[in-house]
Amino acid sequence: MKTWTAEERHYITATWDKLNVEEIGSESLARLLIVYPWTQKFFEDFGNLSTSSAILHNTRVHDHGKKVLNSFGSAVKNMDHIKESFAELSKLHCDRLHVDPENFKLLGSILIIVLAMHFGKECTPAWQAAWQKLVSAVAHALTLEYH
Ligand code: HNI
Repeated sequence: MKTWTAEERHYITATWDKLNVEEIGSESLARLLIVYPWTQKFFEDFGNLSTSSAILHNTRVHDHGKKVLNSFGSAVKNMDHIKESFAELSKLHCDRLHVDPENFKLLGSILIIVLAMHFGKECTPAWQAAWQKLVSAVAHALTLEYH
């Protein structure tokens, strides 16, 4: 289990409490699909992903990004039990969705970029380190049931 300093907890919860899950979640997933186009193969039934604009306006990308970030939020609310929170989702992404776990790291990096674009000056190196630790912990937890 990862341990968290009071400062890390502060950086994570202070930003989480201010962010709009729908906005940040949909933007993060859309940017993942734009910046790393090979990730689109997991979302073939999501309709038109042919251009950046189509991706940014795709309602299924929007809804799914919100769902993913909401689920990510269980890590924020339960920072001391991240592994347990994602066991079922890890099984699902492995057995049913066949998502290469490398993609969890990519999404985590994009999420930090999107947060930095929204929160600007608040995103100091210490803030970045705390969020990097969180997204790495989530990405790791999501791989634990892979076989
Ligand atoms: Ni992910 C479905 C959570 C990263 C591809 N994903 C889900 C669901 C949740 C979820 C919750 C809905 C499950 C259900 O219906 O029971 N995904 C998360 C989290 C992360 C993540 C918390 C990382 C932070 N998923 C990714 C990544 C990819 C991905 C990086 C691929 C690039 N996920 C999927 C796909 C589905 C999915 C594909 C099914 C979508 C659908 O509705 O058909």
